Amino acid sequence: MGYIKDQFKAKADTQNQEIKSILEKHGNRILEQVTLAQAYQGMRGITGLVTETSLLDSNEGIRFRGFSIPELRDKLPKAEGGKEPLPEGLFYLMLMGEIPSEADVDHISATWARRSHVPTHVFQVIEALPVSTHPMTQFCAAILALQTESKFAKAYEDGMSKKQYWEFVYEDSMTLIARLPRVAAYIYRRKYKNGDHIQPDGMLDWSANFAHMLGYDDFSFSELMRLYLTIHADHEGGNVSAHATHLVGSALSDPYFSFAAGMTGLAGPLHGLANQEVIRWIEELQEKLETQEPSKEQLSEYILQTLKEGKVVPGYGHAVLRKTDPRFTAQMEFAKTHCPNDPTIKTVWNVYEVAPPILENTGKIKNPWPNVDAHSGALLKYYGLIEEDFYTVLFGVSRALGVLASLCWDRALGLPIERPKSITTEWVKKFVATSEN
Ligand code: CMX
Repeated sequence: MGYIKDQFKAKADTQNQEIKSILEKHGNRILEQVTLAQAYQGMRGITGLVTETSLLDSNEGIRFRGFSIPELRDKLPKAEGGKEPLPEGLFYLMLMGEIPSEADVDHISATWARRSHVPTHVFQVIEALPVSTHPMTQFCAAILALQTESKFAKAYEDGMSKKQYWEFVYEDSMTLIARLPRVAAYIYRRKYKNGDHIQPDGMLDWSANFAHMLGYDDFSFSELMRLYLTIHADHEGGNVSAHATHLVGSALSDPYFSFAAGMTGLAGPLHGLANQEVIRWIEELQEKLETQEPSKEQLSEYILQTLKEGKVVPGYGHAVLRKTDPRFTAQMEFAKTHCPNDPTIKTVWNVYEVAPPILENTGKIKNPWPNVDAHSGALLKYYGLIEEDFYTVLFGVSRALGVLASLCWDRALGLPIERPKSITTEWVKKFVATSEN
């Protein structure tokens, strides 16, 4: 057992005791009432889930184990000469609840490098799909193909005890995270670079190796990857990808099955696919307005037109957040340092100035501010990663860190199969009639 795994088990045992005693004393306390409207409206605002890795404040944005994104950028270990956090450090923080040392991060980097070998049949599964297949479809198929490696599934079949679940989920999670960059880069090079694949470099950190396999060896792009893979990792437990992974994992489906479920959810345009939609929308407006840098007046008119056509302005709004997403701000800060004069990035900033008041004026949108997806595409385009239908795969590689760290906690805490109650409209009609009487 690696020392991080040992320490995780010790922490989980302590936490289990704490939860037991909290539930003994307070288990019957009511968190909040649930309204009929909430049952019909996506369960918005219903607290019914425990996720240890991060917590979202609607005004402040996400905090990972209590640390905001600016704090992570300051406190997490960095690559030599770098300024951005290493995602290995964020994974450690989400798993252990503490800021890691450089040695902890090196240990995780080395573990992931050692486990990164992807079996040949996974590439064969990818190759069996037409090259035109959307990268997210190829990614999800590859994750399921990796499932043949599940130690959890094997141990379950061999009759492991409940007490061992967490251990095999941990092992599978570490291996799956280690292999995802290779799989994602393979899909990228297959689809867009004529299958001219680049072998991994085991001496690099997780993000730099991913950048290298995509075809980038400049330090600045590796820095972008480190930031990108950190900020997209987790957004508490109720978002579609996190919730789907957790839900499927609660049936004791192994981490490969569970993560595949999360990724099919991330592929939805109202969730992860929004990052590809944003850049398409920006490029379309640049083309229609025949300028790379439209004026704010032109942008305002274009936004109004988008709304008039009954479409959403992609990259704006959020189910929980009510302010500018700090993940947007982190990318904006990165761009101010690395590429402040790029016309598409300047257009993203100009949209940020004009879109919120227009959206607010519609009177219905609860959050007129940009979310994480509003900025990422413009940065990737700047570095030449122009194939926007690949962007959700990048998001997915990052999201693995949060949802799999959470899955380790789910099994270590022995959380049961998830099974909320549902009702029918017939039931509601009777309920309303009875309560009126
Ligand atoms: N542009 C136009 N209208 C919008 C809007 C936007 N960006 N965001 C919300 N609205 C509209 C909704 O469509 C809804 O209209 P109807 O009442 O006519 O159906 C109304 O405003 C109220 O919606 P809301 O309660 O503010 O938002 P929801 O919680 O229902 O939805 C979200 C949240 C993210 C799906 C929505 O804001 C949206 O579609 N945004 C654009 C897509 C996007 O950027 N998604 C990425 C989110 C981040 C992520 O999960 O990865």
